[in-house]
Amino acid sequence: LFSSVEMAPRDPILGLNEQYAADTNPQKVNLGVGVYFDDNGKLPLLQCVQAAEKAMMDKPTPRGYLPIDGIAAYDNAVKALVFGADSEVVASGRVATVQAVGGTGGLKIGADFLKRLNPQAKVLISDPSWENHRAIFQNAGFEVASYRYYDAANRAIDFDGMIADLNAAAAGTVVVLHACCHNPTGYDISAAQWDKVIEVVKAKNLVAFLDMAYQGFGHGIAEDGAVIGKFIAAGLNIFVSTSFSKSFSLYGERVGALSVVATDKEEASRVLSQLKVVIRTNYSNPPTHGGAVVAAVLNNPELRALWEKELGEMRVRIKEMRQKLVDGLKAAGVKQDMGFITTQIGMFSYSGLSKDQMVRLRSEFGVYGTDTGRMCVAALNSKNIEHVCASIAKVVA
Ligand code: PLP
Ligand code: TYF
Repeated sequence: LFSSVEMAPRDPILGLNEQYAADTNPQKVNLGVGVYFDDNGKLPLLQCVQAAEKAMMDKPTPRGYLPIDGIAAYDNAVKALVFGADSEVVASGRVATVQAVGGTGGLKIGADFLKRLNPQAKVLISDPSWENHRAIFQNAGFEVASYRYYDAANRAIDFDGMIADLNAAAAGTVVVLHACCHNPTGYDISAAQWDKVIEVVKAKNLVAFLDMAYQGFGHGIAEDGAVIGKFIAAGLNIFVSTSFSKSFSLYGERVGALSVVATDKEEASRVLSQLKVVIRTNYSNPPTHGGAVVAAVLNNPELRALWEKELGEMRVRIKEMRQKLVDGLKAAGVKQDMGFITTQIGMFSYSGLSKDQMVRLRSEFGVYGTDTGRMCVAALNSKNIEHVCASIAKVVA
């Protein structure tokens, strides 16, 4: 039965984790996968999560099946977070939100629904993008191409190229956009540039699919979420996937969501019914724990304030590490100006290092980033930064 099964390529990012785990270098540093670690190099378990879990333990509940679209209090909390507590779209009932198995699950539900809705559509992702964007939409049956985004020569965004590519797309094309903290480059477009993107999406009848995997890691929860409001103000029907993996440090609980903004309440209820078909035929209904924790935090003013404080601390620490990286590289003798690292935002830095240099970083110094030169600055800390700076200085010399 399986004699003709070919070996599938491993995920380039998750594969690095295995290589890192097997490395015996005592100074090894994992800047590969996008995970936030605290200054002690530990994966945080947020206080707000612990408090919510303690309350749940004190009053244990049985674990029946959840509704297909998940915990209602969770879906409502996601709506308030993504669109604003007083937003017209939520109040009028024209948003369909479903709990999803991580942000990945949100993307997958959206992709499957879009394929049923418009099987001929093409999908555009940024060049470069999170590799799973391509894989998810291809596996849903779409042809996936890319729009220009990163300008390596100038260490900037090729915004003219991006707009030209969106302008050239056929009506109905699904455009996957990183709502904030672009993965992998760390370069976000400005508010004014978002306005231009929205203008083209509207004029060309494109379908915007906003991937919000890092809300709160850029400039703040509301600041990072503002882009969603711009699409709403333009009167567009949009898709938004949400991930709490990073913002709640709940990676393994797989907590996410998909929200679809319809034209009115009646349309939203038909959309919701179709999202439920997709979910039912994939995994029936979502798991309970992660969604219950996030709902408990978001719906309790005290815990919510604690979450915002803890998320703010993660955001600030990453920014400090960016500055320490720039300073440390200079002190280690790197001649070129690395100041661009502090203009990048979110968990990643596209370092501009070549594949050969990234391979040397790994094999000679135990410093793991992706072959594309991406480094997770959220994994730097006061103990490993010196080694990272010294190692980079040696490979760029
Ligand atoms: N989208 C982007 C851009 C990501 O970087 C990630 C990272 O994990 C995801 C989606 C998926 O998030 P999750 O782990 O919640 O599935
Ligand atoms: O880009 C990253 O590192 C994160 C984590 O298949 C990740 O988004 C990477 C690969 C993958 C799933 C999650």
